[in-house]
Amino acid sequence: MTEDAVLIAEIRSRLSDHRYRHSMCVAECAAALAGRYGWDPAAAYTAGVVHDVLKEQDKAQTLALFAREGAVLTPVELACPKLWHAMAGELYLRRAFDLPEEILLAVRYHTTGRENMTLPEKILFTADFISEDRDYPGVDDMRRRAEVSLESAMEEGLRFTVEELSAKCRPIHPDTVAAYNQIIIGN
Ligand code: DGI
Ligand code: FE
Ligand code: FE
Repeated sequence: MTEDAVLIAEIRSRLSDHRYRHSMCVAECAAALAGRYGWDPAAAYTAGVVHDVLKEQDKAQTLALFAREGAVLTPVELACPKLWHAMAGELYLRRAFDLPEEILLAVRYHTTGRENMTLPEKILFTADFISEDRDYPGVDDMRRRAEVSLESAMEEGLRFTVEELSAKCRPIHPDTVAAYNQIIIGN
């Protein structure tokens, strides 16, 4: 298992001050949620550190990574560059470091969510919305919801994402839709 110090040095070298700070805040928040909801806080912290590792990599390099890894993107994925850092992040981290599968998958699904999310996936997804650095209208409501249940916060987060994307005529990834539908149906 790769040590946090190595992973922190990795993101420090790849991310702007702003994004680095965001990642460290997500790490702290994920560890706190893990303590509350029953995942290993140390693993949650690590997941937060690395979740946006390729967020600032340029598009050409990210597409080259997909090609190298044999990852074939769907038309929707090709049309949504904001999703690439999560997909590519997983592939990159899997190759470069020794990290448990549950962390790699939490990174993979941190932007879209998906159907049947694991506890680690729910924790990272939620921490990314409510970390200390986040400051958007409604963030306090999201933080309160996360104290009630991860599902309550995720429902609001997914509802907000679907609303925003459709208002901007952006494609919605099937995993986002699946996560939204499952949480709305409530099972
Ligand atoms: O990387 P962060 O900024 O910390 O947060 P994130 O990984 O959740 O990325 C948020 C962005 O991803 C936001 O601009 C909305 C976008 N996004 C999330 N789900 C979808 C999506 N964009 C498209 N086109 N389709 C989706 O399903
Ligand atoms: Fe992200
Ligand atoms: Fe993030």
